[in-house]
Amino acid sequence: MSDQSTALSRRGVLRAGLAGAATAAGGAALAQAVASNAKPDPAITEVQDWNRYLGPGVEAAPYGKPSKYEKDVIRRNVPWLTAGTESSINFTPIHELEGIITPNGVCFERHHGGVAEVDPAQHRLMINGLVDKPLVFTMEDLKRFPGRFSKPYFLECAANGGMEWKGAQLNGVQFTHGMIHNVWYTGLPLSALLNEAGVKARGKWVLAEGADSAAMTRSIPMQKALDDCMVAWAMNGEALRAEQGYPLRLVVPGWEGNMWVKWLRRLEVGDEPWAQREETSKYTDLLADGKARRHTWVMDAKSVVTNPSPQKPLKHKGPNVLSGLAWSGRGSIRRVDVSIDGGKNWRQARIDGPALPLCLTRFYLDIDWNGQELMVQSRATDSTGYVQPTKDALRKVRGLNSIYHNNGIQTWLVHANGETENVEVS
Ligand SMILES: Nc1nc2c(c(=O)[nH]1)N[C@H]1C(S)=C(S)[C@@H](COP(=O)(O)O)O[C@H]1N2
Ligand SMILES: [Mo]
Repeated sequence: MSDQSTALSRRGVLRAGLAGAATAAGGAALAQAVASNAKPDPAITEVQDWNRYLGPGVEAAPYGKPSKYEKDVIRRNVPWLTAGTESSINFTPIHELEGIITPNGVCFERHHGGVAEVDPAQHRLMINGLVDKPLVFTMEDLKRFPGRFSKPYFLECAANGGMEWKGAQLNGVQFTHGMIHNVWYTGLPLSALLNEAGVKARGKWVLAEGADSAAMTRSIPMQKALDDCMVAWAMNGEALRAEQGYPLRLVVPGWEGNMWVKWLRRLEVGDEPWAQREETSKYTDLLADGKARRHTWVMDAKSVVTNPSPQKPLKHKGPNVLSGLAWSGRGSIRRVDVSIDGGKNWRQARIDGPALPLCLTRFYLDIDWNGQELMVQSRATDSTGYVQPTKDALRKVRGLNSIYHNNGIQTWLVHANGETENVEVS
């Protein structure tokens, strides 16, 4: 499944010798000019099968799939990462995607007890604890509840990039940054349901619980619950996929993926956090002095160049479009800068479309590549003015024990032949 992931690359690369790379156009063309005496191109002169024969009829694919030529656009896992596949993770092929919406079939999956196959007719959402009126909703109750709306949000696992804390390791942006997806959700504001139940004055926390075999639970502060959390049943226009929590999941915009409880069956209101497994031994960061950071919910601003990257080398000299993604859990992306010389010089990237808050943002940099080695980096700035740090700057503050919340600047080394490698500048 993941040949690239097992190829280790622990190279440190010096900054020297890259000045002036990829500046001259070099006269390379954008398309082939047609000469009158050129050899005939069979792609033009031969009648192809698809042009000659009838294709399959409309009954062939009641639910459509991507073209067979796109068979490499798939989620991949890293087998050595976890003991089994039920408590495991696979990664979004972000190097193969365009724009900002992640198609449902390739949204990365993270589950602690496998995919629950929940019958929606048997599914209930209970609200209990410090409320005036404990409530139970069926899926039908939720779908007729006033206040439904739709909105796109990114979900990033706090462990995205966790394997890269001590140094460059996985050769593929899918593996270094693919614990992320960006989906257009439909559902209800969590506040509407909590208000219906009536939160008591002492109710300052909400425990969200899943119906899967892991019965995953997380404490969420009431302020966030009432601010922008959603109870969602649809993604990108259709019902949630089983992998993403069908029939109901919690959406906790901008905050770490672990809190977005899937197969959501219960919300308990309490007066203090519960100290569940996922907020004590996991999803906390052990610092060098033995203390641990906890309640590190927000995903800080981050960006990465997805093309080129180890799975998508540069193939042509001359004009090339570098492309990537940026996001922030604290607001929208204000700007992205790209360096092709390992962080010495920066150019402002072109932002594609609206930079929505708490949502993936696509950027491009048009370059002329003359075949010199490049060290490609991107650096996001969000609407709060926060600037994405270098990996060294992060390690200075957080030490080497961390797994979670690695938002350091990624470096790709593009060799003269276009092959691209995961490295760090030193
Ligand atoms: N019930 C339940 N919810 C869960 C999980 C789980 O194992 N069980 N995994 C969490 C983690 S760690 C993450 S990162 C996200 C992943 O969401 P996804 O599978 O849609 O990518 O779901 C969260 N919600
Ligand atoms: Mo996660």
